[in-house]
Amino acid sequence: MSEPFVVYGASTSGSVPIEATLSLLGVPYRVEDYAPWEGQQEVSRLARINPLGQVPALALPTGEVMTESAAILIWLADAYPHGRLAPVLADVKRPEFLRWMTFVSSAIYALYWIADDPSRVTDKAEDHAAVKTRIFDRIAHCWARMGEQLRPGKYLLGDELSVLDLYVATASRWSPGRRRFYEVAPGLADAIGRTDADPRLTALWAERFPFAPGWER
Ligand SMILES: N[C@@H](CCC(=O)N[C@@H](CS)C(=O)NCC(=O)O)C(=O)O
Repeated sequence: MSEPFVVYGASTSGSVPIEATLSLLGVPYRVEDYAPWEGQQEVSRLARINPLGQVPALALPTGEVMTESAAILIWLADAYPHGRLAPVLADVKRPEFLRWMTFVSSAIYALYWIADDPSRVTDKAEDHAAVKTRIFDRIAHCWARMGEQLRPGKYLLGDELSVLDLYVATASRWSPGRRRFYEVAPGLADAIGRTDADPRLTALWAERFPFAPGWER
């Protein structure tokens, strides 16, 4: 492994938990920012990295490029076990870890493809606000189901911080926002608040997803 990791991402995006993971692991990396939501020029620029035109992506030191936030987070945690950022394969918590990592990715994160631009599914501009509202209700519903079924300790999977905490700490700040997340999944609030407040991540959050006034919405 000679070249450092390269994160293709954007502030406030799904690259932030990956940057947080690399930072906690103490692994050298650099970030190249792309903002595909800004238009075709950015999507085309990104296409050489991810033909789907999305961030995050991660170039590994081998040159291989990974996409898909959950896969990247799981792989990083597994590749650097000294960081203890995921239950190992033989751990009884491993199935639960995989379940919720995939749930955040597929049941929640995937919906932003529509929420960010409802014209992708309907040309009727007058319907766009309702589409967003329904999607945000669905996301709140998913957080609620997760909240009912997880039994956190200090962190979501017990007493050790995992990449699931970093993933949820980021995704729960997207619409409908953290305030609603706390309302629907109150049992997850302490673990995620602890993740927000981790002193090892203060600089990372400040730079990449600042807790600006009103951030909870
Ligand atoms: N399934 C992907 C979703 C990635 C995703 O939706 N990324 C957003 C930014 S947070 C994006 O690139 N949006 C632009 C688009 O989808 O056109 C993952 O988990 O990494």
